[in-house]
Amino acid sequence: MAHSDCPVAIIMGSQSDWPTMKNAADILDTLGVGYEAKIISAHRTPDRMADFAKAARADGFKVIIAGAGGAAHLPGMTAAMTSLPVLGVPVQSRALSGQDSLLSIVQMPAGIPVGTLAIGRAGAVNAGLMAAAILATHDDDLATRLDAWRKAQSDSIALAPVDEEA
Ligand code: RP5
Repeated sequence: MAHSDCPVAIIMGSQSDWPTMKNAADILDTLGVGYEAKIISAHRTPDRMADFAKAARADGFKVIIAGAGGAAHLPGMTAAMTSLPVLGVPVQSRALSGQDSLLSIVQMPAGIPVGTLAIGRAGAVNAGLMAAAILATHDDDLATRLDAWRKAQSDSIALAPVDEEA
């Protein structure tokens, strides 16, 4: 059960997805956005997925970040059962380097959208940032924190490149 200070659900198909999906959790921690993280597999725990997705809005979630790898049906099937925004993170698979995950998540039929991010860490970080941006449309304090984070990122980028250690 979510509550008002925990607007984001981070769901993932397996424990093995957590090293990737933790990057979304970390950015939400940095921005002061509450979340719950859960293992929910479209294939291994379909009833858990349906129960979560159907109750997600009533439970108080505002945005769902869903990460999965391989035949990555979790984001799309979750989106089929809730009209909350679902952000999909393709986890980098061993067999096909996440190309399978990406295509499984991004190629949704018209009518059921999943906002699909990049494969792996970049996608998880950006899913966290995108979730914060969505919530910031109705939260000025969060918008200020998000803008400050982006400015700090810009300020951290050196103008001139340097030689790196081999
Ligand atoms: C997917 O299968 C999960 O999202 C994970 O990325 C992939 C492999 O799962 P494990 O076999 O590592 O549990 O459902």
